[in-house]
Amino acid sequence: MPTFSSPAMPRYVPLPLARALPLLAVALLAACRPAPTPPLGPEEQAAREFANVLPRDAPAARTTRTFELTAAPVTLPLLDGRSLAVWAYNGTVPGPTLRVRRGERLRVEFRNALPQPTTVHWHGVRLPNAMDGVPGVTQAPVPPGGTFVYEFVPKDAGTFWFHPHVRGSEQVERGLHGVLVVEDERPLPFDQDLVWVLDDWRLDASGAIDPAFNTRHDLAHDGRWGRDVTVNGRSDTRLFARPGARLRVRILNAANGRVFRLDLGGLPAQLLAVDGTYASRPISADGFELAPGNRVDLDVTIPANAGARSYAIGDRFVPRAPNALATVEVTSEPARPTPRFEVPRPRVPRWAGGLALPIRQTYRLDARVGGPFGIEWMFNGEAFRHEDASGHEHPTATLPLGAWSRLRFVNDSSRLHPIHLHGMFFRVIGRDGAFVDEPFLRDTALVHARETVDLAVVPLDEGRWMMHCHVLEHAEAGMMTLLDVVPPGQSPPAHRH
Ligand SMILES: [Cu+2]
Repeated sequence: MPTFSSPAMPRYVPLPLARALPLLAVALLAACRPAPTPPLGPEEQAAREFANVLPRDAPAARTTRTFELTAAPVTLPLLDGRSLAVWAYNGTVPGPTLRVRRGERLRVEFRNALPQPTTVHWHGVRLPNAMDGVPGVTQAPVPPGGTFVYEFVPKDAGTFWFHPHVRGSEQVERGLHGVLVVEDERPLPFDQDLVWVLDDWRLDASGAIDPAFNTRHDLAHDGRWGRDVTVNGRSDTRLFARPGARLRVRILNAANGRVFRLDLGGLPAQLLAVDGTYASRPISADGFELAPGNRVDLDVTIPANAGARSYAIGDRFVPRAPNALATVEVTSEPARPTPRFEVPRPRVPRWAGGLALPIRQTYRLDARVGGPFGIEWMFNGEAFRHEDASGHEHPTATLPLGAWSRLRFVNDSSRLHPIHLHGMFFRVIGRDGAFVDEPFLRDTALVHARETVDLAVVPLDEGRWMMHCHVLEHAEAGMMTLLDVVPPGQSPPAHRH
C-alpha cells in the first residue's frame, strides 16, 4: 500500500486530489486499526501527572558565562582564624559560589592542581550525561596537572553544588565544594540572597585535618563526623538584617556524613525550595532534616517589630548534642516595608496511589566485613568497585525515559543512608509503607536506620546515571550503583569492557 503521508509527494498530483489523499489515508488507517485507544494504565496516569512539572529541554542559551575553576592545596585562615591546610577551589573554602541565570550557558574551565586525579560533579543539575563528572562512567578522571571543560545549559533554576566524584570522602572533606546558583530568569526581589554552607571538620592532635580517611569506625557508623561545625568555614557566622527585611537563605549540607536538623530559634522562615526546586506550598523550615547533599532555600521575613534582637540558628539532629550554626542579628535601623511578591509554586505530583503500583527495583542496604577498608557497604549484596569503574560495573536498574518508576530502599542496617540520584528529581512517596506527602521534589532522601523508603521518579534525561549513598565513606566503601535511563522499549547500551 502506498504511503500518502510521505513528504515526497509527487508534484504532478492535481491539487484537489492532493487534498483528498491525506483524508483517504486517514480513513484507510482508521478502517484497519482497532478504533478506541485503551484507557491509560495507572502508571501512565502517574507519568502524566508529571507532565510540565519540570522542563524537558534546556532553554535556548543567549549568552555563555565562563568561569575558571582550579582545585589546589592551600593554607587558609579557617575555623575562626586558625590556619588550616586544605584543598580548595579557587583558593577558598567553601569554594566560589558560581551564579548563572536560567537561559545562560555555563562554561567551567577546570584545572586540577591536586596531587590526585579528580572530577567535578554538578550535584542536582539536570545536564547532558557526559558533563556529570563521574569517573570511568561519564569521563576519565582529570589527572594531576590536567584540565577539563564542563559546559552545559542548566534546565532548572535553583540551588545546586559541585564537588569531586573521585575519592569523595577525602577530597570533599579536605574542602573541595562550592555552590552553583542558577537564578530564575527574573530573580525574586528579596532584600538579600545569600548562601550558607554547613560543614563539619575532624582535626587531629596537631590541629590539621585528620588524614585518616575511611576508618573502620567511620564505616561502621554514619561516616566521618567532625566536632567543629561551621557555616561558610566559620563557627561565628552572623547575618545582619533590618526589621522588615525579606531574605533568601540558600543552605547546603556539604558534610561527609553529618545530618543537620534545623532549629530556627523563632525566626519566621518557610521552605521556599528543597534540593533546588520550589515547593508547591509553604511549609515550616523548622525541624527539616538536611542530610549530606541536601539544600534548602529559606524565605525569611524579619518581623517589623523585632527590635535590635538576634535569632540563634542551630542544629538539633542529635538532641543531646545540639550545635550552634549562625546568628541572625536584627539591626537597629528603622523598619522598612517587607517586599511583597509571589513566589513560584509549581505543581508537584502527589502520586496518591503510588504505593499500590509495582516496584521497578528494590534495593536492600547493608554492610559486610571485607573490601579495601575492612567494611563494605552494598546495594543488594554488591559493593561498587571504584578501582575498576571503567565500564565493568553494570547498571542495576533500567528506568524508561519519561515513564513513572517506583524504587524501594530497605535499610537492613542501623545506619543513615542519604540516597542521591544523579540526573533526576524524585518524590518520596512512602516511609515504612505509609504514604508521604512532601510538597517538593528531591535529589537526595535520607533513609533512617531500619527504615523502608519508597520514591517515585519520572526521569527526563537519558544516560547512565549514578545512584549512591551521600555518606561519602559509605559511597567510597561500595554503596554506589548505576541506573540507565533509556527511551521506553529500548534496551540500555551494552556496557563497555
Ligand atoms: Cu550510607
